[in-house]
Amino acid sequence: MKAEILQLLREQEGYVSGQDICRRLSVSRTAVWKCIRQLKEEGYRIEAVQNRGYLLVQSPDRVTAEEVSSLLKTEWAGHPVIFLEKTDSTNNEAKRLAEAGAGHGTLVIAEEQEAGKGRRGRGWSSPAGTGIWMTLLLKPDFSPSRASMLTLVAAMAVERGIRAVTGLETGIKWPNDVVTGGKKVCGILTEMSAEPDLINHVVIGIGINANTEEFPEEIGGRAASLYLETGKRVKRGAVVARVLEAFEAYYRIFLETTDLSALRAEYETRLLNKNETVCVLEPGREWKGTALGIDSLGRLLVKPADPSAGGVKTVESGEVSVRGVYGYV
Ligand code: BTX
Repeated sequence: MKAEILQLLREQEGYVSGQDICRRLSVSRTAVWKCIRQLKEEGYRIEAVQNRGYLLVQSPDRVTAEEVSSLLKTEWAGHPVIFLEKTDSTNNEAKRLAEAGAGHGTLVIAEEQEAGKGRRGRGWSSPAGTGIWMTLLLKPDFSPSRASMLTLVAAMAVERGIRAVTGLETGIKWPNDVVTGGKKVCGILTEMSAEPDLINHVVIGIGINANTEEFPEEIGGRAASLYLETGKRVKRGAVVARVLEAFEAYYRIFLETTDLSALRAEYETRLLNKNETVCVLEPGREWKGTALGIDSLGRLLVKPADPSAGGVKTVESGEVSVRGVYGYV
């Protein structure tokens, strides 16, 4: 109910009367009053004026279920929101919940991850209070071979969500890093549980450095935050909401063909590697070429620099890393 009250207060300009809230939510005045008191304790500044009602003056920068739910305008993404102060990894938690029956669209979000995961066993620095550490659970009915493309869909959603809230233009380093000023502001880790021809569930883990002021030394040179880039603090809940809305919109388009044919052109407008020289790191082999774009399955198209290597190659995201020749992008 706290989320619904917050939503009502946000939707309306000016004061909302207690009576109005009671009527719209079919609850008692005492119940409303209790919720308002709890919200105040959680850091919301709500003015109460006799005969006029309640006015939301300020919200704290929190990513609680109430805060995120009250900002969301989605049909299924983020319904419900499961908030944890601390967990090992929101991907792990989402997988546990999926096994226990949680449904498509469940969002797990934590203030802090004690064992945040990057790809291929790498770690993801996830301190409390500054970042967005969240995982969206999907239970799709398409073939498991299509799931890796969801990472690219998620990268597009993050780019759009960040732009909507902060105005910051970010780019995508194929397949899934969202980058600003040559540094990573977001990483995405998609994991799947599947049978040979059936997906049990997919979890899409998204880590966004939002209000981070400084990074551990070992990643500092390569990591950016929205705050460090714009000089302004963001309300993380707003970023979460806009990213999920964008994900839902892009996912709908993805489902029409279960590939990226309709999203490819837009993805490429954000693709920082496009027309750049990249170094493809395959297990046991390294080669250079020019990245031309992606194909409709989300694979990177690379024209080898060595003319004897033949024509354009398709590079799959699972097997290789791509590095810029002069730096990380
Ligand atoms: P990745 O393997 O592409 O990137 C991991 C690498 O990025 C690390 O080895 C380190 O060099 C660097 N790094 C670590 N922490 C950060 C950070 N906060 N900002 C920038 N660079 C960093 C990318 O993997 C996938 C990351 C997904 C994270 C989300 S958070 C929610 C969900 N839960 C979970 O455990 N992981 C995902």
